[in-house]
Amino acid sequence: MAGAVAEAWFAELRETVPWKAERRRMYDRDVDVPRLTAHYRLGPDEAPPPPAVRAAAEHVIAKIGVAFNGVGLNLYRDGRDSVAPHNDHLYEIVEGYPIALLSLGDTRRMTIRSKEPPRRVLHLDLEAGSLLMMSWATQLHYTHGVPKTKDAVGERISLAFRVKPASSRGAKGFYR
Ligand SMILES: O=C(O)CCC(=O)C(=O)O
Repeated sequence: MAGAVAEAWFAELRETVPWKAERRRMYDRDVDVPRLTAHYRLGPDEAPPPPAVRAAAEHVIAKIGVAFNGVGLNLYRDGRDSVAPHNDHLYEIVEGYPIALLSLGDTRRMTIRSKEPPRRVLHLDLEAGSLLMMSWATQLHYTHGVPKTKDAVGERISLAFRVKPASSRGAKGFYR
């Protein structure tokens, strides 16, 4: 994807998406989710998402050939924002369909780890405009996360495209 397009989508999403600061219950206390988030359903019967979300969805759907019907957005404000190692909840994705992660803004490193021996760790620098596809089965065998960093990094937005079952409307993940 052209760098100028990735930059334009980043700028538009940064400004127009109603970013939410969430709190989640972890064990016996409420903690801040260390990033801002937003979610949209995609599809003809849904309220139209901001134009940049729709344009990004069209791009990803055409590229991968999967009719993604949901997208979760993450805004990492700086190196203190992160997502802890997790796998996507299997009740939130239809079996067999991949998940596609589109990155915009500053590069952040993703760590992918196997859950069982042999232990394998993969570090991926997710650059603006990059598209990372994870298979459904990946969620069974690997975790993925974006750790905090002390490097001077600016803002990053990721769009996680998923094929969601009809019943998962409103369901939320519990990872941080
Ligand atoms: O920001 C990313 O690239 C990862 C996001 C993620 O893991 C998720 O939304 O489940």
